Amino acid sequence: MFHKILIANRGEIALRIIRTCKEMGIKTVAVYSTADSESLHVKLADESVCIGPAPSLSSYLNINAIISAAELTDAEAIHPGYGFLSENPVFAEICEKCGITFIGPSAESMRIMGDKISARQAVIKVGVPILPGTKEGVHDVNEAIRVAKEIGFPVIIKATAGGGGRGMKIVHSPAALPNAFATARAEAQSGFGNPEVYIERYCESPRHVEIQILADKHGNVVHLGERDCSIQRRHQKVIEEAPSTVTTPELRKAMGEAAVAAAKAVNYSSVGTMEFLVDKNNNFFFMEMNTRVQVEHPVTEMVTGVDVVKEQIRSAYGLKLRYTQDDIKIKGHSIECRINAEDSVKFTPCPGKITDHHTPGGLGVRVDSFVYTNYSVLPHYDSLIAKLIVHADTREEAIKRMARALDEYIVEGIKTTIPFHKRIMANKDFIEGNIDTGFIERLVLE
Ligand code: MV4
Repeated sequence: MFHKILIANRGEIALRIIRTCKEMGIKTVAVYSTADSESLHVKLADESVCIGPAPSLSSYLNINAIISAAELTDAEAIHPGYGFLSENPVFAEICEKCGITFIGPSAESMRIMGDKISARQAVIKVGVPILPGTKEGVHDVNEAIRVAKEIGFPVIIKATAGGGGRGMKIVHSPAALPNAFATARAEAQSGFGNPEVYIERYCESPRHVEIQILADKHGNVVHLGERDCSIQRRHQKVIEEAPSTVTTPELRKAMGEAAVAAAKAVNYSSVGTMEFLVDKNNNFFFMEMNTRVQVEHPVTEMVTGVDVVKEQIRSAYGLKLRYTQDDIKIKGHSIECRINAEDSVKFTPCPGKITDHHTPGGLGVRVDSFVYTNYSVLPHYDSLIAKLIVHADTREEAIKRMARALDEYIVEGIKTTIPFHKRIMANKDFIEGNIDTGFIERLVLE
């Protein structure tokens, strides 16, 4: 196994990775910006290296500084976490050229899945269902109108280089197309450096259901069931759970098999997630693949007992998967609430000093965080300060456990989204499992 891993990230995910490394007997190197010198990931790692000033471009996205830190400390591998450099194929290539293992998929798999058109083309070949849409980029407005009429309105315009919902345009009529098409291309250019867009049928009020997969470098792939991430606000997930209230064992098997086939289609190794939309009739459609460990991976760990980060490190080292599909059993129900340093009504960031802090505990409660009393939440980075995760035998009990844990949680000095989560746990539609991607918008309007 690796002797030493450098973690090219910060915050709760850096701690999450350090914890698994410790359990595996692997030494850890933290990297940090000057603003993060008091951060827990720096204190908990065996070694640490300052890689630059606070702005991410100068530190957590600074490839030269990170590679130098790995060379200086003799780290054999780099774990990128999520965000920052985690889905950057150029970074993966540079690591490999320097003789450092990138803990993630190959640059090639990342490139195919990073381009939404090539991802669609790759998965269609192996029979994975997708929404009707264009097989190539759409380059002029007349072509856009022609294909949209063929697909049928409403349609959605998406950036080929996009993802995560940014820069999408929903179009209800041919008259609205020219404007939406031009705006989508301009936004794709400014947001992703590539103006190319494609067009798909728009699916109304879907569920966002994703399948976690594990893949080794020997062609073996298993899935760990689904997560329902329908509770989102402006494409930021707020609450995730496993299993989904819409999945039957049959649907899970079909989606799981589709996810495994899609992974095999791009020779995928490492952990990853296939994102699907599920419509009102329980039809599912592949949307995109996330080629990294995700924020919400703990709910899958809670219901399967599999340490996703441990399997990711083992896979990167070249070990064979130690699970077959039959070994994977879904037990009970898990919910995660993302606790952000934000105003819980306006959702504006709220950095500042935490003057008092107490985390909940007890049976079936997990807190993945990095903050403590007197820690100052920084304005330079995203506002996630903690993930509160519960596990229980049933969904009903998991909701009650989450409500109880939220009541115990004390964060003084800054505003957080804890009050918003308390509202959701008491919401009738949430309790009954009547959720889709429009849930929060309806709740905020109430
Ligand atoms: C869609 C869709 C409906 N129809 N595609 C958002 C995240 C990205 N991975 C894909 N997303 C969507 N793609 C088709 N063809 C709905 C979403 C979607 C969404 C759209 C508008 C507002 C909120 C949303 C939340 C989740 C998913």
